[in-house]
Amino acid sequence: MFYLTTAIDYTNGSPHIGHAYEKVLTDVIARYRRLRGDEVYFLTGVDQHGQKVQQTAEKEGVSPEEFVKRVTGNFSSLWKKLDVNYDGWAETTDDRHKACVRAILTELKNQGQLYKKSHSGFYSVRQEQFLQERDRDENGNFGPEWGEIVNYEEENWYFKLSDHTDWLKNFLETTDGIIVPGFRKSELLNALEKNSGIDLCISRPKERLRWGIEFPFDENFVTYVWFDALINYISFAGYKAEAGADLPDFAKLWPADSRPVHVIGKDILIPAHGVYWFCMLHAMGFTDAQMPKLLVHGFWNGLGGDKMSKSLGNIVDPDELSEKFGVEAIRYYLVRDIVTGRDSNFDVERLVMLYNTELANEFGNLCNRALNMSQRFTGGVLQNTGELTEDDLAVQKSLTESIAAYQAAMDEFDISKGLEALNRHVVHCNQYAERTKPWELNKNPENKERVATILYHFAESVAQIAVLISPILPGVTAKLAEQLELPSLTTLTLADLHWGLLPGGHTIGKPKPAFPRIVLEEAK
Ligand code: ME8
Repeated sequence: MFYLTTAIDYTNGSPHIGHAYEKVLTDVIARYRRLRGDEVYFLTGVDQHGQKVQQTAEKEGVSPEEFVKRVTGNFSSLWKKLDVNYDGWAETTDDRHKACVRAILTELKNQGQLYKKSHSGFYSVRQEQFLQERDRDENGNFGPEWGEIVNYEEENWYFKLSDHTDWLKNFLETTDGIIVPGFRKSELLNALEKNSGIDLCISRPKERLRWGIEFPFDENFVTYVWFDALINYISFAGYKAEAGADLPDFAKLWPADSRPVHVIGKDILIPAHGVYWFCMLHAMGFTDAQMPKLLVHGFWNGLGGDKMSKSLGNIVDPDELSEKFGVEAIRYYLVRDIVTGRDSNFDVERLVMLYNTELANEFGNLCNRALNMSQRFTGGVLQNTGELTEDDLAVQKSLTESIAAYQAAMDEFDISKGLEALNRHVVHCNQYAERTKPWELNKNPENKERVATILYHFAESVAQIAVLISPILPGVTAKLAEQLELPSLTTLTLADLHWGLLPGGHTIGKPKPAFPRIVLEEAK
């Protein structure tokens, strides 16, 4: 069982391309793992509580309930449009989640992990937390990233985070591959040095924040939004669920010896996932072998290469883009033009260029060659009985090598490299077409068997690439399966891929362009 989650998005604004990237990336990984033959459970959802949501709802003059309902709908309908095919959907206002958060709070309190104390200090409204001395910049100020800062004196509930940081440091130092890419682990370990001895404030007084999960043993407080949100990974996996709650079986999804994978952005590793979440799980009794793996992706910068922000007006809207360019082009670009873990600049011209060259020209051309020429030269009937030349054997070798390179890259979550491996085979096939020229050979009826053999190599390559590209472009796989008259292509696993997938004598269907070219000016 492979249990995979994304961060849950704040419902205080519209989804942007960064949200879309994370969901598409995770969807690609989930689909790939299914292709490998794993059983997969993919959870995503929305983070609906907190001061920011309360404030935005107030500004719009609606209740937070009404506001989050509307914004949540914008996220879920976008995922549907982008073919993000999740198994579980997390909403933190769900009663089942609230019950789980409360049960955890009660248990931690009973274990002596929580205490109440008064604290006075600077509070960042934007980040919804008290600031510490370590949060000052080199000039001794709190930088603009904290937004509006107010001075509060408040009594709150605290979680004894400091009881767990020695364990965490040792766990991180001794566990390979727990954070991907590895350089993020060094950043986290550095940050931990600064964090020691600090406990986590996990409540907010109701007099200033109503929009949250009420404490089970102290009705004057709601739960800090991060403490609430992180728990979604276990509450929606069935942790402490009541009988009949219609949630997965937790022991099956998150058994004692398994590491789920949390896909998150680089801005929420420190401290939320890298410190709070590991320590929370440790306090709840999760073992080292059960600690989740964190796959930390980079950021898409907005048009022009600057960080996306409302004030710069460079926010990229995925809904608008998919209307203009189609879902296939967006999904392809989002995982093709970025190295997982690194940042990239969103660039519409590159989106169009990569789609047109790699899909419309190269792969589209190969599909057209396989289907169109087969119709014209052999009536669509495939035949693989001809003698093989060195060129043919080189095509078969190229496919085997591409699949191995694809699998190695995809196993490391490196989707861009996986696609490059597939593209290498497509280019090889197109060069093979240019060399063997079946359209010339076909002019002489004596070459009938030779032509059929070459066309078989095209068709077989298209069929196998259609399967391999399915995690990224599931819609294309379905279309090609239909054109090849082989519906089972959409349900194959990697283990089924061997030369000869298309049986000799099989008749393939008529071609329909799978990748219509994008003309940038028209799209603009
Ligand atoms: O952080 N490029 O929600 P969020 C790539 N609710 N990814 C980006 C991005 C960008 N430009 N901007 C944001 C939250 N992201 C919390 C999470 S999880 C228990 C709670 C990513 O809506 C960001 O890194 O601000 C995060 O992983 C996700 O989008 C949601 O961000």
